[in-house]
Amino acid sequence: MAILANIKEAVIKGKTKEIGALVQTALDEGAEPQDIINNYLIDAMKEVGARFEANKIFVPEMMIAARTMQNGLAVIEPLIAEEEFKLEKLGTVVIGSVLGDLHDIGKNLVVLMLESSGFNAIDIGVNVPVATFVEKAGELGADVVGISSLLTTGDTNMKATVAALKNSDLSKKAKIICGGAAVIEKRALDHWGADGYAQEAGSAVRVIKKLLGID
Ligand code: B1M
Repeated sequence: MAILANIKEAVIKGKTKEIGALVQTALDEGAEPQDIINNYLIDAMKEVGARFEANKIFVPEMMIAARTMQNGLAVIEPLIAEEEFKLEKLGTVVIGSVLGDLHDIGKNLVVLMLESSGFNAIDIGVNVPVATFVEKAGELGADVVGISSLLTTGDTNMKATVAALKNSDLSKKAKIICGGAAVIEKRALDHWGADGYAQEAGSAVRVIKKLLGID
């Protein structure tokens, strides 16, 4: 389907206004929502990352590409959310990006994947202070707390957040999962004491189910 390649290109080029119509046309032509997300929107951001690393584009272009991807996702989200109604809630996952980290595209995808898999996923935003993780997780009755990190400089705050959650009353109930491109599994599990680690959105759902003893 030619339109799918146009979707990828539109994200890379930062066509914030055109992306919605392109995604809608692809859906109208029968494209699968998950296929658009996994193989075109995410793929486009990988390309954007590669161009950024190669100094071919800079922060402003990267931000516009990110906004374009979000606009594309916004068209798909209601469709996935509809599916949610057919599923029994499997548990409450409270998730945010660690203190100092403003990246949210990956976290939003994890939320989307969790919601579409039947979880009550509550997004508490980006740059979330350690105390807010503890407060919100308690207030919202979290079964699982998810902490996302895209910056290696976020390690200290990841460690502090896991420690604060472990030292709170929540530790009796809530499991902690760390994830995101900057997180190293061994560090998360062995050094910080998280209960789970996931590298990407798909495995986040699988790991959370395992933590909660759901098949
Ligand atoms: Co920034 N950035 N960025 N950035 N950015 C990265 C992450 C970077 C790798 C680019 C690079 O240098 N190659 C680099 C980090 C290097 C490092 O620490 N190792 C970087 C940097 C340095 C920065 C700034 C410091 C740049 C600057 O200002 N000089 C700055 C920091 C701002 C801050 O957070 N305080 C910055 C800013 C930005 C923008 C604002 C411009 C924008 C973010 C917009 C937004 O999120 N709303 C941005 C972007 C877009 C990127 C790249 C290009 C793309 C990230 C992305 O959205 N990927 C990224 C380079 C790259 O990834 N190649 C880069 C697509 C997304 C679907 O993937 O986020 O990895 P990802 O999410 C995956 C998994 O990680 C996982 O699931 C998702 C889907 O599979 N996952 C979880 C995520 N959270 C999870 C939680 C889980 C489980 C899995 O459980 C709880």
